[in-house]
Amino acid sequence: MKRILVTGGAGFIGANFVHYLIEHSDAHLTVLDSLTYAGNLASLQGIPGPRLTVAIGDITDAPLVDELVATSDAVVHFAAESHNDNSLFDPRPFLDTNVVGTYTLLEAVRRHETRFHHISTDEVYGDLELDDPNRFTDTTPYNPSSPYSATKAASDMLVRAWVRSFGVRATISNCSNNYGPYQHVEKFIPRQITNILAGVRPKLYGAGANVRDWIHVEDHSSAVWEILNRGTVGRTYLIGADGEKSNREVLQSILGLMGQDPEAFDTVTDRPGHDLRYGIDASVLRTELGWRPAHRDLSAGLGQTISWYRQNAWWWEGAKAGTEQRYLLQEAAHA
Ligand code: NAD
Ligand code: TDX
Repeated sequence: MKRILVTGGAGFIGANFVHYLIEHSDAHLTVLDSLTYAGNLASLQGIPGPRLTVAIGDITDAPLVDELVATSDAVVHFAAESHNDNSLFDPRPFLDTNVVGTYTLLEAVRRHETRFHHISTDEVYGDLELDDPNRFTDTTPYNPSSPYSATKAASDMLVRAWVRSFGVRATISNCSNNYGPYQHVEKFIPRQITNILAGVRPKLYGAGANVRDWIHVEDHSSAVWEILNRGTVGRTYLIGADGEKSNREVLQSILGLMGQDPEAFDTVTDRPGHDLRYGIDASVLRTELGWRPAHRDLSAGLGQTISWYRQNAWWWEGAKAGTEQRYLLQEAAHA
């Protein structure tokens, strides 16, 4: 695979994937990104010019998508509206990008017979009880809770239909919660780190008992690269690194690592419809493709992430005030 089109490559996971492939492949990468509030070209700084082309445009723009797919050997599709809280406030962009955008890409890869990898989320499976001994597998029924996860579930279904009906050579991966550098300050971990750095108390939704299954973004990248190269077309792979922790535990680790009192946070109104627990069984990926996560210690990974936000305030400071303003507006709308 010499030429790879990365949609959403200026976002958190897409940009990390681009950095990963620069180091671990000799592919030429083309990023297609419309630079929404979540896209930031600064996340691609330092990448050697000859290895990267950036196309600023929308994945719903069929002629543009067709032109870029025509000159690519594979497409890795990260572009999405990705934040649950925003989807509760204004769902429409989620339908346009996540559903119509994925459809637009599928039609182009169908025409050009291009290998396609679709990036999705564990949220399509709904949530688990805290004491459920089972975790999500590729046979767990879809049961999405939020407008965001419903549109991701819809996009997964489109990919499956295009594989079966039109023979598109696609794989899907459903990954758990990512953390690491270049994550937007609206998301839980960077929001709390940057709040503490700015002297503001972190905000925990409800009692903080909700559990997320954390994976370092670099491990997500290595898994996707394995699937793209060695995965079976038509299959769905679940990606996770056995990182289940309650939000309260994660927040208290962050406070501890940043030298703060572990009780120095505010509890705020809970997210409507808030999923209780996600948990991924990634044994297929481990046994079939031999994949292993490199980051197995969440506390060490959080420490590195805190250092990154400390050292790269230039990257996130510009988005912080507007993000917190949006949270205030959302809280008022839900009150
Ligand atoms: P992000 O919000 O940080 O980045 C999304 C990127 O897509 C941005 O650069 C944005 O500008 C771009 N984009 C949005 N709409 C577009 C459009 N219409 N046309 C072109 N570009 C557009 O998201 P992320 O956290 O990096 O997530 C990337 C993918 O991974 C998403 O598909 C998401 O569902 C999935 N995912 C995320 C997580 C997580 O923990 N963040 C976990 C599992 C799966
Ligand atoms: O300020 C906060 N306080 C808080 O307690 C925020 C922003 C979040 N939370 C809670 C809500 C969740 O239980 O933290 C948890 C994580 O929240 P998010 O970072 O918003 O992630 P989540 O809703 O779990 O979804 C993420 O993982 C799956 C990504 O945003 C999705 O794109 C991905 O599909």
